[in-house]
Amino acid sequence: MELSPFGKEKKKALITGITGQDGFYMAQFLLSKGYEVYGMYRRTAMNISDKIGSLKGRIHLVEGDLIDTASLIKILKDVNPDEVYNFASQSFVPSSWTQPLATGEITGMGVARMLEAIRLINPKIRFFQASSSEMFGKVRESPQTEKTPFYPRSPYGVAKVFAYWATVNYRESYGIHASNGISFNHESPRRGKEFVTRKITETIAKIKLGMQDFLELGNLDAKRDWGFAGDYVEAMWMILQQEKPGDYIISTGKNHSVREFVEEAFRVVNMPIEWTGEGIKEVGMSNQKIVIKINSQFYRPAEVDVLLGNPEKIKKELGWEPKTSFKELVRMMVDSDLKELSKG
Ligand code: GDR
Repeated sequence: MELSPFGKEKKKALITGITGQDGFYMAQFLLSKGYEVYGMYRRTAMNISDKIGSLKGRIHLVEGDLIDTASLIKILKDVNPDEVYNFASQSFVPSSWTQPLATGEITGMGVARMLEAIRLINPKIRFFQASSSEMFGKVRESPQTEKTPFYPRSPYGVAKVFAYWATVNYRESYGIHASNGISFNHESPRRGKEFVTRKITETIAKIKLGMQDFLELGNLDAKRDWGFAGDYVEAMWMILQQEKPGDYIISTGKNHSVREFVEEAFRVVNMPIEWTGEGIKEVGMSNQKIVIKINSQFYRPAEVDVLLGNPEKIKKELGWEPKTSFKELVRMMVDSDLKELSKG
């Protein structure tokens, strides 16, 4: 048995979705805590080596898929982890309208498969489900708390509600230490480029470097409670360290519109924005040039207009608070994209 630097037996954690943003930050965090980390990836995932970056050689990669229960059973048997963090998901909301059933299979049913595998192999394994603020959708109250009823607005949100209740149900039915972290949007330089924050920061870096002329967006007035992914993984870990499992909102308690994110990101590169026109004809100008246009292709069939999480419970019970402000987050992402693209 391997020992941690502190001489204790190393705890083992399995992270599904290791090639995604949260998989990366969680692996880094757990390594710093002396864990032995196993990352599950799908055989068809692209550029695994690029995506795990500096984790290469520091974690174990295991092949598995949330749609294949047999693969989950095998991994749990082989690895016998103390903790499982479930980040694997079809996580891009717009794709859930073009692939609603696949989204249900992976994002919803996949969680039931993992819980069932835990029940069969070792019900002492602690389980963290990456639940989402998208479950609140057309919000019933503001800010949202652990008691706010769900009203999902996309096939993705619907699948996440199933996964949330499967997690609660396995806890109540079998006494499994299974918890939900209901994370609001969390971003970083490792955020996928299809999500609005990274799309904005990468395109602005390109505009600044003369590689692109303008940025095309959909609904500028949607509001999100944006935090830093690096802060959020610590909250997720803290949830699994408690004696009793539970469900927690992970958020900053402040929200901003997509428009404000754009304005702040352009401010970082000294290109203040002025808006003219309305609706689909609205444009953002900087130094008399059009740098932002609206493209209806980026509107959604049903929108989640405003999300705002109340993180009081996690603050009170676990002492967790986000460390990174909205402005710091925007700057971190723009600076990182500028640096990356300047390398050529
Ligand atoms: P979201 O994240 O759907 O909230 O889910 P996303 O960044 O995709 O959208 C946020 C808001 O921005 C508006 N928007 C655009 N979005 C994208 N992607 N591209 C655009 O061009 C654009 N223009 C405006 C959207 O309409 C939306 O209102 C994220 C995901 O990570 C989920 O997996 C996770 O569960 C939740 O956050 C919490």
